Amino acid sequence: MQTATADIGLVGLAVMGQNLALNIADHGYTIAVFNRNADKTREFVEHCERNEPSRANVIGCAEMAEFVRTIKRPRKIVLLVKAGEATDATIENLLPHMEAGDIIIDGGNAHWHDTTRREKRLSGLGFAFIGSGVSGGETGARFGPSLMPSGTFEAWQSLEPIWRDIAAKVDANTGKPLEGAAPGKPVSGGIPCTAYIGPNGAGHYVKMVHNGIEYIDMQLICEAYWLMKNLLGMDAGEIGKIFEKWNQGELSSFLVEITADILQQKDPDSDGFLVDKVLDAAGQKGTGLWTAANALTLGIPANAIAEAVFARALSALKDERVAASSLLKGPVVKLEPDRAVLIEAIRNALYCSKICAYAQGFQLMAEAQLEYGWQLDFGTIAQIWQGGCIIRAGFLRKITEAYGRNPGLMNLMLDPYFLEAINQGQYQWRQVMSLAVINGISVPAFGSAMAYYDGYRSSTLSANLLQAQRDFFGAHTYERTDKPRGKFFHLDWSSSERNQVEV
Ligand code: NBP
Repeated sequence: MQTATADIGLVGLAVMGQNLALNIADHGYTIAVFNRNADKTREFVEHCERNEPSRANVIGCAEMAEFVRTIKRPRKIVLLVKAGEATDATIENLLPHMEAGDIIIDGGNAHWHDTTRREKRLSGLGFAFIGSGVSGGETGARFGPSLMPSGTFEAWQSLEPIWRDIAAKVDANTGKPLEGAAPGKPVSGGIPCTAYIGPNGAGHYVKMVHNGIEYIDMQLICEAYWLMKNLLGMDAGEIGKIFEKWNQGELSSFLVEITADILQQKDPDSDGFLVDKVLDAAGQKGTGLWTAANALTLGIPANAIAEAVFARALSALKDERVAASSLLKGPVVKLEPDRAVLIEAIRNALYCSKICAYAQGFQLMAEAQLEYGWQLDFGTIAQIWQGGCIIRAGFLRKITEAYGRNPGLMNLMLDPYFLEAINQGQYQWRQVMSLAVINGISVPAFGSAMAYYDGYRSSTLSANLLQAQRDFFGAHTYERTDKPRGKFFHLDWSSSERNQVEV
């Protein structure tokens, strides 16, 4: 019989599970691994024996009971299976073999509602449950992801040493990710990109918002590319070089870096650049949609994040767009711009829009913590996104600094650094928007971010008329600007007297 020698166990040996298991093994922990289809476990162990320096730390188990027995108590068992039913099925299969105090850690992309439900059920049975957002794809999982765990604090304390070891690390002085990890040689030192987020589903919630921000970050970059292509007639390689330059400044980020690389990639099949041959119909897996839907539920104007989801949906209507393109007319681009000036204006438009998008993500989390009873530390959240994850960027350090200056910051745009950045960039942002509209170029995320900015900075909006309309047809009442807030009035719109009453 297998004795309990493993420090931790992991179920689910697809891309993420294999890489996270190797990351854990590289940090000197013995890890038991299990997969529903036992062939995958065998193949993974064979791969480790042939290729991996940390092979001695990986124990493959063909049976679930044997797998659980192999792990030291209190057991820590990481799930990296397909989110949804597979996660529930795996938990049910594990439970008969587990003992009180054991901890299940779900690293999949669970909906945070599911995490809250699972945590409640398992804690009622005497087990602990941690939902941990994992960001960074397979490379992150292998060499350092950003990890967003939540559950009981006691369970977190038990997991913390491993999670801090395997997380991405950033330089304490610069906030830049520490690179250079290789199989068997993890980076040492630096600040780990993980921290306790809060109880129940808080970690997966924060991961969800991260993904929503990822959607808008990507969309904004695509729009900047699209403007350079269509307003300036630049080819992909030239635009790639611009992104390379931008990556040296305040836009420095993983997404800008890979964009520069992607745009300069030549087509392996024919002449020209690969990106020009990639079909313009975007897919999505749902976390952006979850973020937008939650923003609608909470009544938070995360319109740019939602716009990024809609932009993918619009792109996916490829056949319809092709048919419409010969019927629905628009202007012909007519421009003789100063190229350098317009490129700089597009950079400013991108930066200002990005600030608005992040402001929306943080505003959403601020509302969520009130609604769901969490206490989120926004400076720390921005810090654990500085390394490992897809939205990692120098910009996030500015957000950590902003919340350091003012933990109760109402909106990121009100922090002096971001306020100044938008003040400086907004004239050019508006010029770019005007050119896009006049020339018929679709830049929905830039426009949506600007609508948010202009709406948020307006002490008065057109909603006075809207409230009157609502009162007219639905007697929904209105407040008056010349009376204290909380006093509601109704006008009898249908009568000839049109009397107003306080209700
Ligand atoms: P997948 O999401 O493709 O899931 C495949 C794994 O789930 C396999 O191990 C499979 O076992 C297992 N599984 C399935 Br499917 N149904 C099962 C069931 N009913 N019972 C037990 N196991 C079941 O793998 P992935 O792309 O590695 O992602 C793993 C998790 O990490 C997902 O939740 C994903 O959303 C999340 N995530 C992924 C990324 C990424 O970049 N891919 C990033 C961050 C988070 P089998 O081999 O027996 O079919």
